[in-house]
Amino acid sequence: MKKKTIFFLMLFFIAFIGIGSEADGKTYKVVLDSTYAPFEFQNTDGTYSGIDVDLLDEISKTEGFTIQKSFPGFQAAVDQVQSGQADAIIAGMSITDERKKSFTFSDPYFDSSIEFAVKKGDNSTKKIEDLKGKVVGVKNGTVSLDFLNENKDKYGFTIKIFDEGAQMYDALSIGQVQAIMDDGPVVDYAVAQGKELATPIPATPIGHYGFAVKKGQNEELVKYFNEGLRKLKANGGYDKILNKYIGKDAGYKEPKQVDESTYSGLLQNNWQSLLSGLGNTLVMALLSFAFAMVIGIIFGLFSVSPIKALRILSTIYVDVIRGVPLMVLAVFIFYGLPQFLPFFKLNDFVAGIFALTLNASAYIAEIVRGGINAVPAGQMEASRSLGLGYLPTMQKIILPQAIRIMVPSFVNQFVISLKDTTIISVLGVIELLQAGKIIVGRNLQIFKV
Ligand code: ASN
Repeated sequence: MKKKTIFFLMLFFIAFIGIGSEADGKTYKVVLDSTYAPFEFQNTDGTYSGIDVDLLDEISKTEGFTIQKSFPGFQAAVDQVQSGQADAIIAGMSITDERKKSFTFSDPYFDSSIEFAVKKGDNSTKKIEDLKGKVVGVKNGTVSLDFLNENKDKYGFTIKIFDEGAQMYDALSIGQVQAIMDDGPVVDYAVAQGKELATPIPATPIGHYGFAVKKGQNEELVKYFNEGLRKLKANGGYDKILNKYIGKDAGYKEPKQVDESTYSGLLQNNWQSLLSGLGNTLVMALLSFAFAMVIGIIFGLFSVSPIKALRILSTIYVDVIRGVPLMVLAVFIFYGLPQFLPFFKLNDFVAGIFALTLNASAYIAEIVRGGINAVPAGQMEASRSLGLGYLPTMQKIILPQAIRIMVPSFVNQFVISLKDTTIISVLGVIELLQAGKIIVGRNLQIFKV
């Protein structure tokens, strides 16, 4: 009966991986930046708006394909396309010669620039030379970062790199960095929305934005995009989208029903996002823990088995998995493995569960080993000398005592697994931490969130 249960759980686990790796037919997965207004940003009701979002929606409608959008942040989006986790990227992404080596870009859809911003009221920076000795924040993987790297020695500033725009703007607002560099339209939009920023240094033009796919893959999507863009430009739809966010009389204001600077306002506006983040956190923790129990118990029993090969196998498993930091394991499974084993393409959520499962299983194996070893050896010897076999002794004498010893450690491990789900936010899964970060990206209420 127990064997059967384990067998079915394993089957379920394998099926679960299968679901994650299934190609979804004519639906394309498109990745975007996370907090990057006016190109993509989350509204207070949890929906996303922005120029990229609207363009994509309109074009997919006219060209008749379906899209599944996800908003992992710029560098994560680039990585997802390059590792085959996503089919295309639209993220206010500049078309550069360097990027053309690994991406196929659409026709340009927007002209952009890069620009420094400082905190409003900071009068110490008027020109780029004034950045000497200061720290400038920038987002990883961006054209702004390239610009800063080329100029840091000349102007004597240091660079602090952020994964996400929201963190970078937070850092500026609390004075961790004295300036930031981001795309001109993004900074200007933030100023127009009333953020406490100033732009004393003139912007530098950087050319055009494009929609992109990994070179040699999903190339048809670029054609669809170009065709849709052409139609949108011809029928005025393109201008309408731009005007909605950045036109002279655009004044697109995020629908802000409630003041988010109080706890009640914050909860009222965000309880759905937070609840859905909490849901993801709990599902990841519970599922991964259930799978980890199965695998961990198997390896734990191996580690006390009389068969040497099983003991060695268990030692290797535990040492290898325990030796790899969970974040590295998660990134490796999600981004690394598909490059090596193309069929092993898990979605972020499943990859997260997989990483959590492996990690927790190694610790559970050790808990099981410790629990069994804590039962005095005399018990086994007495039982065997009374003529009971190894397995019945384990089942009837050793395990009932060992399990009692293990229970507190299992509870402990579950608490650890629950908290470790935060690490999975690096894959772009919107669990509780990521949900909070997105809210902060909008309202800057870091302490309260
Ligand atoms: N504009 C940036 C770049 O092209 C991308 C971004 O920040 N979303 O490098």
